Amino acid sequence: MREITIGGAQLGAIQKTDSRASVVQRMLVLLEQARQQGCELVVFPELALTTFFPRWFMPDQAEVDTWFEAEMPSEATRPLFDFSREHGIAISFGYAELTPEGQHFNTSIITDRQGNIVGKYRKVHLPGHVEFDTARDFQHLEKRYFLPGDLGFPTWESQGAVMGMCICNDRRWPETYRVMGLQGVELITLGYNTPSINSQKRGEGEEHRLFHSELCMQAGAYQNATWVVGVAKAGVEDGFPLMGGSVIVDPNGFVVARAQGQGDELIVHACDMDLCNFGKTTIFDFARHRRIEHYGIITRQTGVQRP
Ligand code: CDT
Repeated sequence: MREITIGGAQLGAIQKTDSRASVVQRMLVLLEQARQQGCELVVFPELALTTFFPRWFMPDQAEVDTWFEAEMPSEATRPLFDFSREHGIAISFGYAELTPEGQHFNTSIITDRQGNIVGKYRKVHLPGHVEFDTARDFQHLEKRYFLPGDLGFPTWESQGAVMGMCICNDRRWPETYRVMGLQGVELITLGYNTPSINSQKRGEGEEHRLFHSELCMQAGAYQNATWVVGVAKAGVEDGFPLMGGSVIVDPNGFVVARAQGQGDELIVHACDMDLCNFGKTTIFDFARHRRIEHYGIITRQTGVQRP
């Protein structure tokens, strides 16, 4: 048995005016709950430190940059790393990263149980658009504010397990899971900010969106025999609703923990990494069963070409 007790630390709404320091205080409250419940790893959402700012059109790059972190840890986030070190709890969270070269990424980091950053991932599948779109009920400007991630889908050995990360929209793409599956991933952590309604399709509401979210994570977990921990930023941010639905999914694709509300909420499960072994050595033993001679089109071609 290789058990890691994992906390999914869902965050409720963060308003535009909320400071980083106030969000970090909320994260520390969740970390303390996680400590009391024996967690060894706590996963927070995408862009955990701020409101989901890509819903706002900002022509001024100086204003855009105020949502980004030029260093990690920073003065504001150091208490999280101190907590990690003091209590032996690894943490993972997403933030907007501004590199020394001036590049902007939607990034996630994971630490070991001593608060050292051991993994970094930059979001590959950026949804949305670049310019203000009058046809939408609200904006989703990730393609304007971020570059596509340049690190691929790396994995790391940590806490005796192979871990990887992805971010929000990445969870909808089977390639995300398979690229990590091919590296033997046993735990994928991911955070998301998913609007409860579709800005381009009135009538597509929260139930529909929660279904798609779980469908993807359950399929990714099962088809790659890996744990998946998906954590939402939820609630109504400055009038715009984000769905909750944080889940921990086991390597058979079953949801073993699920958040009930749309506020700050911790879900916990003792995740045995050895539960991955059966799937990885039988139906999803990639070395024996994959037929890569038929998969070339996946990397040769991006869009659809009809016969
Ligand atoms: N943050 C993020 O990636 N959200 C997307 C919304 C898609 S609609 C433009 C998601 O896939 O949940």
